[in-house]
Amino acid sequence: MALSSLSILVLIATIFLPSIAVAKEIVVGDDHGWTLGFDYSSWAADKTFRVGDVLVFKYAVGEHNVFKVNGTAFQSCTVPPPSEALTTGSDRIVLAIPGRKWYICGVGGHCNAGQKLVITVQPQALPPTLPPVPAPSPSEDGLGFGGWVSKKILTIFH
Ligand SMILES: [Cu+2]
Repeated sequence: MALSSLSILVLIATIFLPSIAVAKEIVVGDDHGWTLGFDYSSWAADKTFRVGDVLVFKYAVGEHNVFKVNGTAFQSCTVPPPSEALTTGSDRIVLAIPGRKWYICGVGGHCNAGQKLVITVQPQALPPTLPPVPAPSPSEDGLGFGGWVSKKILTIFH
């Protein structure tokens, strides 16, 4: 038996998985990474963050770091103790709980200079349950729009 049930499963998964909302990896600042002189509020404005997604902060080690803070510390740029810093230069944070999340850089005056990110994490998306988009319904005479137009033209020039 060449086609094992495993290959059938893989086939089914290949067909159906892309349509299910999967957790994604989001590089903060995209190609800019985690840096100074970048507007993270504009960057985050058009993005959706969901439970299960992973935030990745990319920067040169030693130049920046990442602290997860609360809203108050975010506003005032109050840097927590150094022991709480993420410093790998490629820090991955799994978004586990819905709600507002705040991140700042604790190096020098970077937070005050704008190196801070606030996002709102949405609950995990449910698999899509919407029915497929119905085909356009034909007009009452069954000719469809094109048929209707040619019929009208015929009527005009008749
Ligand atoms: Cu920094």
